[in-house]
Amino acid sequence: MDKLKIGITCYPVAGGSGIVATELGIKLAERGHNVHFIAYDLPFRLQTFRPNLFFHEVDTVSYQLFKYPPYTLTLAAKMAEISCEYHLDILHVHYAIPHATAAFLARQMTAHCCAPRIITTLHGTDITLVGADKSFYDITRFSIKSSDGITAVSKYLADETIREFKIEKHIEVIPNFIDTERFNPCTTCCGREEFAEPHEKLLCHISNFRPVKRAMDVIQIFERVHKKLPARLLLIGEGPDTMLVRRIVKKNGLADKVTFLGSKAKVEDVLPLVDLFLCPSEEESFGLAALEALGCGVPVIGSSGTGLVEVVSHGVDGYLYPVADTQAMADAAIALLSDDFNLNEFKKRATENAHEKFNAEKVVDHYEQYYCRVMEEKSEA
Ligand code: GMT
Repeated sequence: MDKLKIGITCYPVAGGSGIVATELGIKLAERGHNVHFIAYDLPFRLQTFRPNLFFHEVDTVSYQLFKYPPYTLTLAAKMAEISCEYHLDILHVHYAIPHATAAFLARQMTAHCCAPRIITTLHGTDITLVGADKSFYDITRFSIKSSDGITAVSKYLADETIREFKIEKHIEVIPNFIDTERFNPCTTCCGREEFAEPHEKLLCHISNFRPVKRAMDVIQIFERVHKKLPARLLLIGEGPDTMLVRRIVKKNGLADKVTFLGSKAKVEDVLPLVDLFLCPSEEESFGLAALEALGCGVPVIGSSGTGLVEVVSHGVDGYLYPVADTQAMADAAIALLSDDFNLNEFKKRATENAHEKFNAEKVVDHYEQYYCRVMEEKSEA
């Protein structure tokens, strides 16, 4: 295919949408496309120099008159400037609010030169939590509808978007992905002895510790497991519930069994050491952290009725139960961790399934094909 000039906007922090956008940008640049990240900070996983990859920082302007810096406007202005300067073909925005709105403004502003095509990738909370808030509803719907292409990271999320926002345009489902060279059971740079004794099982949870992740359920599940068999828990990530979790861990006498690792950019260094990943979220449009765990050979126990059903196969490489059913999740964890033969089978199938269904090459091919389709529609218009 022809090489494209693509602008990518995302939240540069340690969240799933920013990680997917960054990993996609890296892969596209490796394939020879010119990729321009436009964001208020260098994305979390984009710390090294790479050919064909550029970063353009969006300033946040403060002025006495402004109670809040008008970030959406500075972002739109930067998108327009970079689009004209580099003749971008596509502005690919991750997370609808406010990125799709800023892209809409940028396209209007650049109508005289390049007017890039806008592709909006929906990630989850932009639809299920934030976007459906009354004050955001109309502008989110307008911005999604105004995009030239819309993708969602799961069928679950595409269906939710259609139901919630009555979108008639086609939404292309393009799942999240992993680099199988990095997310596999064999590559780790640390030793298991750093986190657990040989006879102990190692459980893990990775998230931004927002209430939607139900980190307290993780502790409840772990406590039940720990009563039945020797085990330790690794917690990776930081967020509003971290303090509460620390307090409960101490109060329940688990402090020497739970390790808080904080935010880590390279979770793949640790995941291969883990026996079981816990993801009991209230809502999960996909569950990138769960996929990264599976890729590293770690079975997942999580919540059914969410996008996790498209990632984890119940009874094959993990178990899914209704949100808040910590008893069922703990029982399944105890049974799995008590049977080494079965645990190893789950581990093997976790890697096989994750690598087969969600490998980066296959998913990035899908994005490229979708870009071509959206570009063809432009030339026909
Ligand atoms: O999970 C979060 O709170 C972060 C959020 C984000 O936008 O960064 O994650 C969402 O996007 C991820 C990447 O597509 C998905 O894997 C997560 O499931 C989704 N989170 C939720 O739906 C709660």
